[in-house]
Amino acid sequence: MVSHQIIAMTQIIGTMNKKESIIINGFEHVPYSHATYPEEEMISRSNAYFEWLNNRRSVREFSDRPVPKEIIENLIMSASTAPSGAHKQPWFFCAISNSELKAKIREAAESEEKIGYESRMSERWKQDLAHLGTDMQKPFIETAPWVIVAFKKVYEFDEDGSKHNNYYVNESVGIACGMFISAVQNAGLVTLTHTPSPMNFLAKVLDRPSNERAYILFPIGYAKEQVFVPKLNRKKINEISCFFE
Ligand code: IYR
Repeated sequence: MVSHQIIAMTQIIGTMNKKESIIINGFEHVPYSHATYPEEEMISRSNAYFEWLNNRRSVREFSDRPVPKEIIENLIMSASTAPSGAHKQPWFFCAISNSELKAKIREAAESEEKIGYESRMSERWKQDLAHLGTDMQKPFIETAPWVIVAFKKVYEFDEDGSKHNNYYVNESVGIACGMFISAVQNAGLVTLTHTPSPMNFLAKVLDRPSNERAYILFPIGYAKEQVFVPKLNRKKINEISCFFE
């Protein structure tokens, strides 16, 4: 499109002086403005946000106290605000509260984990996990009121049934899952990133199409009344970053 066409279309969509939208490559772009704050306030907000996130812990023992579906929907919608390659939003979330289905998933996860702990995982790997106290038992899959399985959509189907790949799928779904975890924390709930390996059984149990691969399983709920988590230290700023000023 040539520039006079862009301007003409802008004038059609826009009002007299204030542009409501512009056209780029034939696509509408709308005005955007974001909240900003005085520097002092940004410092205190960024610090408060860090401290709030720093309180998050992965929890392995859940209460069976129910959680309303509306909260889970909000968590999924929060995750789905993530940026993604070409804005393809290559994710799908299955939210399970059905007890029989959770039992089925637990059974399948534990049988994969049994093979994992008994033969797939190296001794070094098991040593590295020892401080977390994990094992092949995954009762949280049944205890937590909700299990959310995040799937990545490796490709999409065109109308004629042919396939086209999505872009930066792992990055996109990884970011969405990070935002999901943060939304869980914000709601006042806890979760755990569980990745029984291999995870193919989840697509089968949940009857998902061939373009989806299970990415992370999240049990969601309240922590059990008295819960212990491993005493961990997080890396310091100079261990995880360097600055070029
Ligand atoms: N998937 C197994 C093992 C496991 C692996 C890693 I790396 C962890 O950080 C935690 C667990 C399990 O869920 O027990």
